[in-house]
Amino acid sequence: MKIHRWLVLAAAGFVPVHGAAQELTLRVVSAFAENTTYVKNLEPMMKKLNAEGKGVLQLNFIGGPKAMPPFEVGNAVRTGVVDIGMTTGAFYTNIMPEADALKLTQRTAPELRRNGAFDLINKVWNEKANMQYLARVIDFTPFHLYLTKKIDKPDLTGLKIRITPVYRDFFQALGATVVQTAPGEVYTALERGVVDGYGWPINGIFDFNWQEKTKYRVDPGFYSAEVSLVMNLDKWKALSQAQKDFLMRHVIAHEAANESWKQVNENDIRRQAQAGIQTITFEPATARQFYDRAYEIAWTNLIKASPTYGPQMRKLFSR
Ligand code: 173
Repeated sequence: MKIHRWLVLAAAGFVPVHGAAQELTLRVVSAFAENTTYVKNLEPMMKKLNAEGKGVLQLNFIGGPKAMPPFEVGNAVRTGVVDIGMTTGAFYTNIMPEADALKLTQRTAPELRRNGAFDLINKVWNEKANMQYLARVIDFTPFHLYLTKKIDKPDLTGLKIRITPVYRDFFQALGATVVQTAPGEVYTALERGVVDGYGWPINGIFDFNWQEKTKYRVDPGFYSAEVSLVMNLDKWKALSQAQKDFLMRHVIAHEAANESWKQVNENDIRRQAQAGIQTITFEPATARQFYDRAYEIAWTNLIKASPTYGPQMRKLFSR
């Protein structure tokens, strides 16, 4: 009778191993709001994982900024208040300067897995942030400067610009006065004239209705918007090998679908034009300088802040 039961289970694909881990539920928070493109993009992956993960692993999505302020998500993952965060390095530079370097990648996530960059990221994230870096969920997406006032050269003197650490050094170098806010405060800052513009990726401004207050987008874009899944390291270590493999299979498949952002971005560029947002396009030589300066400033400051890892990151992230 006992043997019979074993055979049935084995045939169904469930091989009960002595001491096998129980189903585990991981709590997930997002630094981006529930109704945004970024969370909507994550939902099908979580759904699929939960459908296939019965008895193994489940993800419980707690929410976005209503559940936790965006700049707190990194620390919450580090300390284990939550298990997984969907956030961006710029939101947890309080933990380590290297966090913000993920915007400087000029290679795709699959390339970075192959060339050792993800091993380096995980070494740093483990060591300094008590985090396991799981996967990058946004790629192929430059940041831009959006304005309510016209400029005709890359000079932001006299302008107040909403920033996060992503843009701070670059916009300051261009002469701007900078004001850091979470995404949820940008609309009001624009409305009240507290800022004359903001940094943001090429996609997503419609999630917040910023098109209502935006007159210009400066081209070219620069850097590569990064949003990733990071996990508390102790929790990661507590997973069984099967749970780790299962989780990584799902998040890597999701990461491998990042090319879909190209279509999202094309649509948003069209929508921005339809909403009346004009582009300020620098002539090629100026555009080149603008773009190169963004990277030069960021790498110089990172290497200053992180003399050991900065140069290694630069080598593996750059083209
Ligand atoms: O502008 C921001 O809030 C920011 O830093 C960011 C980073 C990645 C994706 C979207 C926004």
